[in-house]
Order: sequence, then C-alpha cells, then structure tokens
Amino acid sequence: AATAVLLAACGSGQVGGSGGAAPENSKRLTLIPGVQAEPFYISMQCGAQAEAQKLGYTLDTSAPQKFEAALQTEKVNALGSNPPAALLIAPTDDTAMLAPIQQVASRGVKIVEVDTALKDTSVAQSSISSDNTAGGQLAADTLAQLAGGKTGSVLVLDTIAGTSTTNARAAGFEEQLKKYPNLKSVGIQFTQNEPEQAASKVTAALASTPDLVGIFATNLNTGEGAATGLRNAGKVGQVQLVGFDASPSEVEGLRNGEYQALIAQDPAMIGQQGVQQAVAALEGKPVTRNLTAPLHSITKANMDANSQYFYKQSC
Ligand code: T6T
Repeated sequence: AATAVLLAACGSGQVGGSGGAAPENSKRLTLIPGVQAEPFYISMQCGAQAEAQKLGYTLDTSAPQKFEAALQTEKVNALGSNPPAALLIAPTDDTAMLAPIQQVASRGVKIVEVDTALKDTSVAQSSISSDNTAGGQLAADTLAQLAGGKTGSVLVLDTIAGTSTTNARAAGFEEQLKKYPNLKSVGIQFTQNEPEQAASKVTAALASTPDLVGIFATNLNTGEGAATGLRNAGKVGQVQLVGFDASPSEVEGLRNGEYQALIAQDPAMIGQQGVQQAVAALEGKPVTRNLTAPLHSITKANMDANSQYFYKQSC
C-alpha cells in the first residue's frame, strides 16, 4: 500500500492522453474483481499476485463492496489520470461496464478480462474464463444422473441479468436439460447474487412445486442461499442440489450432504493467465484473445482427491 501511495504521489503531475501509463507505472498491474472478500476472487487474486511477482510486476487490487456495476464503475474511474500499465477486470455487467472500461483503454491501458466479459469484444486484448456454457451442460448431466430417472421439476438460480458467466451457465443447463424428458425446468430465477434472495426463491419453489427434484445454483452465492432454503424446509438430501464453485461453505455443504455435486472453477489459473496475457500485451509478445480455464466436477465420493480445487479465503 505504501508503494501505491508513493507512486500515486509521484505521478500526480501526469495528465490523461493516449500515451499509456506514466513511466513509473509501466510495471504496475491493477485487478478489479467483481466483489471484495469472496473466495472465488480471493483465489483469483492469489494466482494473479504470484504470477505478477514472478514476472517482475506489481499487482494491486481494488474491489467493489458489492457485485454491482455502479460500485465497480467507481473503482474503474478512480484509476483516474494515473492508471496502471494494464487492468485485469471482471466486468460485473456485460453492457453497463463498457463505457468506463473503454475510457481507461483510451488512455493506452491494456485491458484483460478475467472471468466475466463484456458483450463488446473489441475493448479487451484477452479474455480468460471457464467454459461456462459447458459448465451448465455438465450440471444438467450431473443432476439428471442424480435424479436417476425420477420424473419431476428442476429450478435454476441465476445471479443478475448481464452477468456473462452465470447467464451462460443457466442457458447451457436449460439447453442440455431438454435431453432428459423426465425433468422439466420451472425456469431461471434471478437472485441479484444475494444468498438471502436465493434462499427465499427456494422456499417459494418448494411450496409451489411439490415435485421439485433438483436445483442448479449457478454460483457460490446462489448455492449458499439454496442450501439455506433446503435446510429451513427440512428438504436437505431430498431435493438434489448441484452448485457451481467451491467456496469453503460449499465444500462443507458437500461434505455434510446439503450439495450432491459442485462444479469447481480454477480461479487461481484465471488470475495467473490474466497476468501472463497482460504482460505479453505490454511487452509486445503474442497475446491469445480467448483462453479457457478447466472445470472440475466434485462429489462427496471424490472430494478428498480434489481438495486442490477448493477456493481460498487468503493467499
Ligand atoms: O462464480 C463466480 C464467478 O465465476 C461469477 O462470474 C460470479 O460469481 C462468482 O464470483 C461466485 O460468487
């Protein structure tokens, strides 16, 4: 933090323009994740920080308090006239974040998308994410297998319309579910990425849909909320819960039977590759426009062999 303050002070005479970072910032990267203090983004930050150090760069992180485009925009705007050489960002809205990111790019800052992405593919030099559509398809196959031929309804919990990742997971799931005529979706419900909202959606679905056999929660917040909803209704283990991500609380839930499966991402690898691509762009080396990080399907039976994919609370 002291270094960042010093750099900011040294660069205070610098004004915008398209010349890129001030010389003293040429080895500085900034990561703006979706939200602060969340295991997915903490793990991403750990991977990014380690790689930056290895490559001789510094990486600072500036995270919004909530997963919200307005708050993330403030963080982007705060880069101001003294920006880093490259910005790694997880845009919380595939459209609303376009203008602020474009503004930074227009100052010569290299942009790398990590996890989520803008609809407009012309701004970022590189994007690194899981194959979220395939992740949703994998969740549908997993749920169908868990249902074991039983007929019934399935609920999908998404976060916010405009979140590229979870929207793709939900769509991939819905598409793949058509292959299983015994299972019908009651539709995608949005939760504003709030566990409390996910819990109430589950409570309402259990009341209105007596044949509910399964839930697909498209990220860790929807999963944690769904587990709460099932616990409150005494339905744990009766309604199959397939979650996305592998936060400490989800892993605990898998162990105690609240979840039947988790689709884990590799956020540390996303962060690591994000830094590699940003540095390649800065050093004039070849850049890969789209990179896909692997997914891992974890069940209670194989969880101990997969503990390297569990997300971290600190580096
Ligand atoms: O699932 C991750 C991330 O991939 C998604 O874009 C937003 O939610 C998480 O951060 C988990 O809460």
